[in-house]
Amino acid sequence: MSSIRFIMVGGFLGAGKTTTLGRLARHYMSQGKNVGLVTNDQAQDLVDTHTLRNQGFSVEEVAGACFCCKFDDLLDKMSKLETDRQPDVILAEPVGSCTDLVATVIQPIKDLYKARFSVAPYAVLFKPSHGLKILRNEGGAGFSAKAAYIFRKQLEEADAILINRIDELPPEQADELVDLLGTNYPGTPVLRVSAKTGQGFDGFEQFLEQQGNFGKKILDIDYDIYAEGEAELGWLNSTLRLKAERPLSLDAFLLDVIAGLQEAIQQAGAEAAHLKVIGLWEGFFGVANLVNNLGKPELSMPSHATTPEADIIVNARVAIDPAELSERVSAIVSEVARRYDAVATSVSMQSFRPGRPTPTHRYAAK
Ligand SMILES: Nc1nc2c(ncn2[C@@H]2O[C@H](COP(=O)(O)OP(=O)(O)OP(=O)(O)O)[C@@H](O)[C@H]2O)c(=O)[nH]1
Ligand SMILES: [Mg+2]
Repeated sequence: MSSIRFIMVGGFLGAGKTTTLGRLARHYMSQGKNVGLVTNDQAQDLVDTHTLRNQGFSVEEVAGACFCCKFDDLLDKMSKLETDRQPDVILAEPVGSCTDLVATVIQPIKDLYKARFSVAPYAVLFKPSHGLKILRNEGGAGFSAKAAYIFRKQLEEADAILINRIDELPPEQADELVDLLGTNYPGTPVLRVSAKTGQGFDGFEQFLEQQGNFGKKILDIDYDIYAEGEAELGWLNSTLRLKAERPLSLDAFLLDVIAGLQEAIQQAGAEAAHLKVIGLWEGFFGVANLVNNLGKPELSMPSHATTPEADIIVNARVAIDPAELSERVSAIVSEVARRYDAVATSVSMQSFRPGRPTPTHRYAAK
């Protein structure tokens, strides 16, 4: 039996993991390979799972905690994909506030399941909007020193660092980043990519083909700082049903929700790590995002739908008290709905601070 290639791609919240995995899935499928994906979140109702399923991919999700703390669930979901799809490749997206994944996910798979899975080199996407400030040690990076600690640890365990969003990054900033990453993480290859346009993906895909001495950078990490950094983020997943008197533009509605949330978060003096909202109706789906306070709300997947009804899922990761986050999200969605002569009824809402990570396995040596 030939083994399944297991490719996990890390990176901070909003770095571009889901966009990257969608692009990789299309690449492997175009080569005639079967592909399965596994998404992951601290809560239920993941925008990412819907986003990837609606692109036609086979997706399983591990919800409720990160892969490292739900390692057996991850293996169950991979086994389900194995049975249902006989995949040649499994692509996995960890939670963007998670680190220490080499010791807690890659090493255990390599050790315990070596006959079933061949683990690809571990690449981590670099998010320029927050990362440049963090690497320059600038104050006002938007996050506390503890959240920046997680950001840096994610890069430290990478076999390769992918500077994402190269399509919009001024070349001098990209050069500065290559220098900063070279100084901070000597010996780690740095690639310039755009998950949006596909720029640099040939090199990335070749990198993923490599066999050998990868997935071995076990971190020296302080779990107290890691847990406190993660807990500074308010986490919210909520599902609503939207009903309007007249058909409305789903895409305009989604963008207005993101713009309203951006304003509310700025007013609260908080920092958004990633806001995402998906609208779903009868085979149509649209996604809008914001990955930092000063960014522009973006329609990453337009639905082009005009509809009087839709299911709306909001996922927000913001450095703010989760109770305040849920109040603000409810208020904004209701207010935007009113502007469209619509009513948004809450179906489910979870908001909390992520708990301390307690990995199922942790390999302290390679
Ligand atoms: N311009 C540009 N935008 C990108 C690129 N990659 C991703 N994005 C956008 O960045 C936003 C976040 O991308 P995602 O792929 O959802 O990021 P993620 O890392 O999966 O986010 P989380 O799952 O929340 O951690 C979306 O609006 C994407 O369209 C890129 O290369 N260039
Ligand atoms: Mg994602």
